Amino acid sequence: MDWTNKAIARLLREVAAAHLLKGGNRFQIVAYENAADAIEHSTSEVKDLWEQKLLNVIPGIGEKLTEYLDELITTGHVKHFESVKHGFPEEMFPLLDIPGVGPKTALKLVEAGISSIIDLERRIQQEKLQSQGWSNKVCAKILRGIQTLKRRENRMLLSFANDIAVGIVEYLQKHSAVNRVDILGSLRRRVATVGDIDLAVASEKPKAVIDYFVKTPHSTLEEQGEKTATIILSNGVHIDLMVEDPRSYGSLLQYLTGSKQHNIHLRTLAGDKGYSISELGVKKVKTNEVIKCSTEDDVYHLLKMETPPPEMREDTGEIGAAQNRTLPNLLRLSDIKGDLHMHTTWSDGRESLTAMVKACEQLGYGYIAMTDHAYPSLDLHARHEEIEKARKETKMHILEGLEVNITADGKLQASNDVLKNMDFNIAAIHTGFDQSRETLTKRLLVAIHHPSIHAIAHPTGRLLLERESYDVDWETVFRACAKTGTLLEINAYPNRLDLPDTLVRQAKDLGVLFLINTDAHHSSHLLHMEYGVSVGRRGWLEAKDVVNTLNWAAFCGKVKKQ
Ligand code: DGT
Ligand code: CA
Ligand code: CA
Repeated sequence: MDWTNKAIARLLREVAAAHLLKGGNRFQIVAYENAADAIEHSTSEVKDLWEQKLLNVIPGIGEKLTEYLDELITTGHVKHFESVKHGFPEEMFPLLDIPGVGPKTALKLVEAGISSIIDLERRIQQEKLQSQGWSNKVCAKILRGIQTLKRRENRMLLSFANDIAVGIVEYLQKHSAVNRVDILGSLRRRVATVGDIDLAVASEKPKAVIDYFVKTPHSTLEEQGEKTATIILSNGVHIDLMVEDPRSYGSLLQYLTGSKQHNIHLRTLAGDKGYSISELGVKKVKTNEVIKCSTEDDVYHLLKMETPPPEMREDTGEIGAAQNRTLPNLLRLSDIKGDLHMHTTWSDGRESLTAMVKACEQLGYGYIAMTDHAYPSLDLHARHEEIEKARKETKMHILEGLEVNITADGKLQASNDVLKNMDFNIAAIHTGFDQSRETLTKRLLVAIHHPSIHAIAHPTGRLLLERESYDVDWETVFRACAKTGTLLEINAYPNRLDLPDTLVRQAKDLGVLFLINTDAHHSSHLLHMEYGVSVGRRGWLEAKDVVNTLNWAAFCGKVKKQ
């Protein structure tokens, strides 16, 4: 068994479930669940931390759990866990993945002969479980849970979800009973991939709004209540809508923005202050008085904290920062003054250099870099002539540059002389993704230490929903970037969003400076910049961390000297 973080988290949840069924100590059960959450969300592998004797850096991993994890990694099992789980059928544990199915239901289902989630779904659809005495209501709830689970595994790109949501928002805004519409959930937090789209409407007439929403063109109805509904678009995308009175709308905004982890932490904190918070308002527990919050700020003010930007709400320290009033002043799209990674018809771009320059001018940029691939076929001389001509016709500074491949044997695919003649070069890995961590790290270091390489493009090589990142020793890479002044790119292309947000935060802590670029192959791609900025915001970046927020002179001062 390969003890990945996911596998360890799963095991801890199983132990928590078994404890619960045995009527175990509540605090102990919560401790296991919290540890499972922390491990699942940890950006470092538990196995690596274990090797370095650093398990205690994960919140919620105390002395006892450290001992158990030690036993698990060295022997492959934990005697204590096995004794806790003893007597419970193995088949019940996977059923716990279904939202809404707890340990007691899972056990009862297995006792009713269910062997897997697929089996469960089939037996409900064929009404077999119902004929065994399970109520229709419970069966419907389980089916919905299974749907949610499938949806969770079936995610879409942020930009795709955003385009769809904007269309539905426009449709909703046409109705007279709609005061205001908001996009919430993971889409508001700008997570790289989105499960389903969550919308909220402020209105005094929820019924009219719901009736209108379920008639959204090209959709079928999944579920309808008084103030809520779910529809499925013909492309399979699920849309949840909640309607609330304007006087309590702030509470709904706060709740439905999430993340779940953020909300759970906030609720614990509210409890300590004698409040109970829900999507309907903040209740004083002693008197049962409900304080209605019309804005999200009202909710956070009651809890004596600033409002964290949605992108930060992942329970990774933002709540403490909001309490201490030390939230960073996150970077904004309007801070961006240039785009330093784009392609033209001189390599694999779809538009001419002149067209790309014009489009960048329209965005109001002060400087850009033309970074066509350093293909052997690229006519550098002719491209240079065209760049010189374009420079005469614009006030924008145009950097002449290349995107250079770092080959599988760790060389740069352009000569030192060629690179030296350019103003700005970015290097990237495009082949040999499955090499060892050591080899891949070395390849990146070759580029980072090269005097004519100014930035590393799409550093992890991941393609969202398609290809995982390759295996690299990031700490070594980040330290080398900080030392040499090599910039790390946040690539804004919607299926990259690379460097990923969690690594952005680590890199920033090690003193790395960033660039946010679109990697545009067409002028329309230049507009993806907003998604790159979202990644930066999720990585807690301020404008000063990103060099293409600087004016031209300051930018030049931050770029590595050849
Ligand atoms: P997604 O759709 O998988 O990309 O992620 P979200 O964050 O949009 O999650 P979703 O659609 O299941 O729920 C929307 C929001 O509702 C979520 O961000 C926070 C809130 N929420 C959902 N489930 C829970 C829960 O069990 N507890 C709390 N406190 N909040 C929840
Ligand atoms: Ca969602
Ligand atoms: Ca949802």
